[in-house]
Amino acid sequence: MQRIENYIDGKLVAPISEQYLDNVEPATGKVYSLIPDSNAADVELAVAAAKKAFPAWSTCGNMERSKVLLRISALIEQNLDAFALAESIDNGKPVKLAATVDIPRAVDNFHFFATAIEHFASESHFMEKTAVNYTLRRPIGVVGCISPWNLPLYLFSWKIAPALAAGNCVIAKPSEITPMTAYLLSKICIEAGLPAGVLNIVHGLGGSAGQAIVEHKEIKAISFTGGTATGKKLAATAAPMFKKLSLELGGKNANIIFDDCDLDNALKTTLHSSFANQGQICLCGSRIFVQKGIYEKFKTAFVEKVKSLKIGDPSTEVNIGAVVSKAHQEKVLGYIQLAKEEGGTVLCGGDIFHPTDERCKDGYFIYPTVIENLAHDCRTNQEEIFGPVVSITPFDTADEALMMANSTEYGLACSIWTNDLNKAHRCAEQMETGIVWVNCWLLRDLRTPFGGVKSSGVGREGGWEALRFFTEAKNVCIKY
Ligand code: TXE
Repeated sequence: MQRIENYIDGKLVAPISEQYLDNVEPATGKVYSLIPDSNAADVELAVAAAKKAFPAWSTCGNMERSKVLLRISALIEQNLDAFALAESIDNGKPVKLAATVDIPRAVDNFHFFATAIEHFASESHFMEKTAVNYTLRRPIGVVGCISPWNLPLYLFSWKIAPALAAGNCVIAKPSEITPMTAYLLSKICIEAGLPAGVLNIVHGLGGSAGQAIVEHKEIKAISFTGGTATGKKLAATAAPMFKKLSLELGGKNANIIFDDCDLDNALKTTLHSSFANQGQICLCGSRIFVQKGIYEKFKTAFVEKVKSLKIGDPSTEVNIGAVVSKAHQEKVLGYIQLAKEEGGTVLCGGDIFHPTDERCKDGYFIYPTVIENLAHDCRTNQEEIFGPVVSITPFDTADEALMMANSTEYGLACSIWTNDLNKAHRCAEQMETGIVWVNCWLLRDLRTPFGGVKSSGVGREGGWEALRFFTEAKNVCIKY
């Protein structure tokens, strides 16, 4: 059976404990590889390697760093099909989605930050006849990047690329549920000539390997994407150590669909924003609010479209693959049960999908599910389900829609559908979220700030925000 190894000091190495965890293919329910069960001792080795590499990496110049990161980007692109297949097997997502979204985005992340660093500049502040101040931005040192299982290489590279471009050395941990493409990335880094110790990838469980990264006193900043409960725990550990923290956490995003929208477009995109990646994207819209004038028409057409989605073996041409794990499947089914207890009517789906083919008969599938008749403040409409489950609710006025949309503890993203520009502006301003899409969803320009408010996180990623996070600003004041 294939063994994944840690990537420490430029080499692929076994965990010190020589203990491994099972890695399961969600579409089959079978163990197909082994993951290092790393602990604090492995993190210690990684930190020592990173500290040794830091002086040269942080001072070799933006151009030099940029060249290596561009090589990494190009090599991922050359191996796109192999990466996409690996991501699909590891996560359960349709291979087509991995080949058109996840892996191209990882290619772009390295390319984007490799070039961004060459244009990164800081401010200067001139005091009339007195002094000039300039802001000196330097890399922080050794930083930690911890990422989740839903968009494995996509989110892993979204953190690592800016951290490296800015001149830091990195200790990174992918999710133990989806470690494979991070392992493939370590091989690419060796091939690309990334100097030893600049990037160290330590695999293992959150409570041991992840916690050891957060607790390590030499790791000065942590960039984390994952669940809100884990984010809280991380912040509690890191805050007394005064670490820099960027937290991208959960979401319970709303789609607000007004009578005057382009209905076909709204339907098509809402289908995508509800069920892409089996609904396991922090940006997925899980609460659909539709204005009364088009509610019945929208609902009927939407449910029809959902029923026509093809579900099954993610290595074939399907719209919906497997959810990531047995435990996650049970969690999502638990929420469907809760929705029924809360008075919801299941319009379609609502159950396990049992594939008939031999390969996937023990995989973790759930029919895409639409639920109606739920109060906006019930648990199903307040808690993050993170699966192929959405609720649909009618509204009268923009104020009512905004009240319901803003009623959760989360504040990551939302989609507003209207052809009235004034209404779009007003709603965009009043939404308590870090991201607002109008007449679209998941349209991403990597220069824009990305992140949430309320329990959806702290800080912003993307563009200059990421490069600022991964550098320390020092003001230098020079008197005339
Ligand atoms: O994520 P975790 P889980 C949500 C979603 C999901 C729930 C739990 O609702 O059902 O979170 O998912 C590492 N110190 N999202 O349990 O635990 C862990 O190893 C340091 C939303 O899989 O947050 C992994 O690498 N690290 C989300 C990463 O944190 C720790 C995406 C994320 O795992 C740690 C995923 C610790 N103490 C889940 N404990 C999004 N916003 O995109 C865990 N980890």
